[in-house]
Amino acid sequence: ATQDELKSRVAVRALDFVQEGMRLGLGTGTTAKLFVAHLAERVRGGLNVVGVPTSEATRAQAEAAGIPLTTLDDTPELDLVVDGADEFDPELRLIKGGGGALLREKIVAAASRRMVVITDVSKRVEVLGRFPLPVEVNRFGLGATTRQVEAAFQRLGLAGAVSLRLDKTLSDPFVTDGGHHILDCRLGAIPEPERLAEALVNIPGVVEHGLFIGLATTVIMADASQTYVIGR
Ligand code: DER
Repeated sequence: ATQDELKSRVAVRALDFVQEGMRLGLGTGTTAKLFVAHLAERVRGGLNVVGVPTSEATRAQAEAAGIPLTTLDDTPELDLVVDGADEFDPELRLIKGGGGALLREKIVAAASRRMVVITDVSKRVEVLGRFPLPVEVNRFGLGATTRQVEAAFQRLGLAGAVSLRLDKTLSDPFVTDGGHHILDCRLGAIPEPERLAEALVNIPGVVEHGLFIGLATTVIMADASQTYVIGR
């Protein structure tokens, strides 16, 4: 099975969690993009839902596809968010942010009663950290904040090669929807993600990080032969 077939399979399976009248968070990334496309087909078929996009890219896709949109200001409580992940562990802790949308994704996930993650077996790990951890930082004082982040890794006994994410032209730093930069931190393994999450959010200049702990309620994962639903 190709990657696209796996992604499409989990995207369609996630529709089983969508009910009439739901207030939805719409995720970001290549897998979430397929979910939004399949959701739009159901909307065209008469399904009534409203969506809060987790990125400008998802907003543009959802608008063009005719999914009614709202904002967290107007709709502060969501029933369900469907989103991708770069990595997940047996306790459904995630690393997200590969697509650069982690700030709005985490805000939307925290506002949602349930978070269904659509992913595939290649992202399953026993210990988080194989995927470089994205850390979203304010552009002001970027160098100082980077030093603080590296010091936090050292204090926690973590290896930590930090690199500033560049945009597609590879000449300028990537800028998020929120106007911030992203540090990609190659840690290898994060045995105590809660401790690292706590350390990172206490660094002035760190806006958010890609550790999603206690947010995912369900992971839908596919391999070549079947689709698994993990969690409730
Ligand atoms: O950037 C993100 O958080 C994306 O959701 C990412 O985690 C998954 O993107 P993918 O579906 O393209 O692998």
